[in-house]
Amino acid sequence: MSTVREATFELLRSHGMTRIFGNPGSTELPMLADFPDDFSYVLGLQELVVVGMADGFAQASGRPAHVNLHTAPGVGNAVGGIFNAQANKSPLLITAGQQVRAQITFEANLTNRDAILGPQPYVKWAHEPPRAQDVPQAIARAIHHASLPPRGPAFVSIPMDDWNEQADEEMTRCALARALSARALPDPVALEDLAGSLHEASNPVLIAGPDIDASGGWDAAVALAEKQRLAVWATPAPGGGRIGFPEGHENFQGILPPAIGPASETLKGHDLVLAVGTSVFPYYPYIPGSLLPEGTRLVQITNDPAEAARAPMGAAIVGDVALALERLLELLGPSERPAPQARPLPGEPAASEPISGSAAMTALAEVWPEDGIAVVETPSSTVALRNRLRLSKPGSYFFSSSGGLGFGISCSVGVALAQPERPVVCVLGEGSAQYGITALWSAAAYRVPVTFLVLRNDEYMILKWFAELEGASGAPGLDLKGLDVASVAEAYGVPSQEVTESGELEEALRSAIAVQDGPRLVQVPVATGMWLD
Ligand SMILES: Cc1ncc(C[n+]2csc(CCOP(=O)(O)OP(=O)(O)O)c2C)c(N)n1
Repeated sequence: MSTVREATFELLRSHGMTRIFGNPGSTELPMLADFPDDFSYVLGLQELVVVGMADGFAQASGRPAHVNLHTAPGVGNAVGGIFNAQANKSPLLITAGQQVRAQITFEANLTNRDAILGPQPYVKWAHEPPRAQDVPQAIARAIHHASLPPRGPAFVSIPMDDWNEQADEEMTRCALARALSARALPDPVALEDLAGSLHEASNPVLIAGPDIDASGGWDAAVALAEKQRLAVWATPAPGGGRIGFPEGHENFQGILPPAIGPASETLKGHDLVLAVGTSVFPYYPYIPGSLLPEGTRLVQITNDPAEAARAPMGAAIVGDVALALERLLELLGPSERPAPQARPLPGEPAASEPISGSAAMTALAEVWPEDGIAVVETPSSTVALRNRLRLSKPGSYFFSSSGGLGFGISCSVGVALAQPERPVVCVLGEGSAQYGITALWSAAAYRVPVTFLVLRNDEYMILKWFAELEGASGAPGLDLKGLDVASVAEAYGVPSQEVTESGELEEALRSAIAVQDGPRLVQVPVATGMWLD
């Protein structure tokens, strides 16, 4: 006979989920007691960063990750991270402690009242098992919900007295034996029709989204673009949590503008738009216009029925993105269309003091390591980073698809834990860094070798830019005088330095990236401005 705790750990083991990202409270201690030797616990000092670390780990490993939270206040703190994880389609099992069953009805202290409402609507499934014996089965179900497409977080609230109860042997045995597969090939007829349309189109274009990378469809996307001579744009940056196509490839044209009118303008001259592994489209801000140029057709391929349903225009094919691309490759021969023109290389950034965001990104590009991974939360320099790094390997870019800040530092820790062989560089605005700043402690405590690059412009630059765009002048709260992230990072145990000019920045980054046994932080003051080249 095993206890609910023993049965649950056996189940987690069978899914290869032996790492728990958490922040503990009294309601979680019965679960964590007698912690098995083959499990590890990654402590985050606040729940938003606990979820962010697990999100990075899940995305970079391609496997579900386990988050453990402290009853209602822990779940409350985590909600911003859960919102991000849902947008990132990150498969997370989220468990949270709860009062003992005998004290829930009269709401003793720390009762998570209406526990399943807390993380809604940002989870795929939320549950509090009716009996202690149902806990392992509920956790199994949450793992399956999280892992089935579209992937995302699933939540189980567990009363703290459940862990030492006897498990239901039959239910546990059956739960352990289950395996689910959900890589669904889209409708073969729809794919044949699409192949026919691609063959006949005079100037088709591919819009590459994050699920090309997440689904393992990278090579197929490249092969299809080459075979069919497709010009390729990345889906608009706000929703591009991962890059779906090598940005140094000669077919690659750039990032589609993130607003309706300008995106449609950019697509002029293309008779067929193939949007793969993306929502259509992650627009922000609102600049109205026609959704597509006159006479242009759009076909979306997505693993998410909701993403297909909510697209404002075009046809959609739902199924596994990689399988769809591979099937299109089989159906189509090489095209005789002229190959797309390669876009020009970016010029030297203008010299200034302090340096520009583009100059900082040029310095980073100079020292970029062969297998580097960029985790990005630097709003006014994201486009410059994309343009100058031109990342061209799969699994090399992570960004919060939801726009919620507090993602960068924690995600980079999770990514580096999942990919210990690859150097990880996390590029941050000094404002963005504050939302998840405590993850610096986890990076230092677990000696995770992330290089943090902080661009310090003493302001929320992108909000000033939006204020202009929205005609909203005179808003308060957009200046950040005296915010020294390097000093804060030192206090969390991360060796840090500030540099001022490009040569120094290159040198500091080169040596920080070479460090293997823990994080380093480099801060550089940058000029005010939106850095779009
Ligand atoms: C959780 C959360 N709170 C607030 C915002 C709004 N917001 C978007 S960008 C931004 C400023 C970021 O400042 P910084 O990181 O310094 O970058 P900069 O724009 O100066 O490059 C803010 C506050 C958000 N996206 N998410």
